[in-house]
Amino acid sequence: MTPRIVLFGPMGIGKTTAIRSLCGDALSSCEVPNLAATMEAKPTTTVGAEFGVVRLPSSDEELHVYGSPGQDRFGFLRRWLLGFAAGVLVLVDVREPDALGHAMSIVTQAAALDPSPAVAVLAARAVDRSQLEQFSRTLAEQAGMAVPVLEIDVRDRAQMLDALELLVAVLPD
Ligand SMILES: Nc1nc2c(ncn2[C@@H]2O[C@H](COP(=O)(O)OP(=O)(O)O)[C@@H](O)[C@H]2O)c(=O)[nH]1
Ligand SMILES: [Mg+2]
Repeated sequence: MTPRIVLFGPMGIGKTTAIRSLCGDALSSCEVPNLAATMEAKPTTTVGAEFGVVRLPSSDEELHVYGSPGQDRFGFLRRWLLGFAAGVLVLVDVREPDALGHAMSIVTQAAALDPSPAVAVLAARAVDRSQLEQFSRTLAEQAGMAVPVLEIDVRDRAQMLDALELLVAVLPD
């Protein structure tokens, strides 16, 4: 079966952008006008799950990539997506105080599943090295296991492909 990779993260972090970087226009999008635009300065937001197909250049392996909706009321959809994920990318802005909470929430839910999907965290906004290292350390301590944290620009296709390659390398059998 084609491995399914699911992107999580708060609204506006760049999940849709990441899938667009990977899949271009070959993406089933669920963008609608953002009615919470006063809270989050974004003209559109995602309802439902986005989906795209990616072929990894190194191995020619095909992946199915899903973007989860970030809004609170879509918790049921996020749990469903997590339930069938082989691998998970959690996008966070490490400078935000709730970044650790976001990452830990997904790491904990993933660890409770059998088999557990592989999880990597993407630091999706520029952050200084010491803050990134501090974040990685605290995450590993709280999770009780090593969780890869990569700083990448999700707008850059090559960087997104690198992140997927890393994740695929640690997928459960
Ligand atoms: N300044 C800045 N903007 C970014 C960066 N990465 C993504 N973005 C922008 O942040 C927005 C993210 O929106 P979107 O992908 O719809 O977020 P989603 O709600 O997670 O799907 C887009 O306008 C991106 O161009 C970054 O590293 N720096
Ligand atoms: Mg989106």
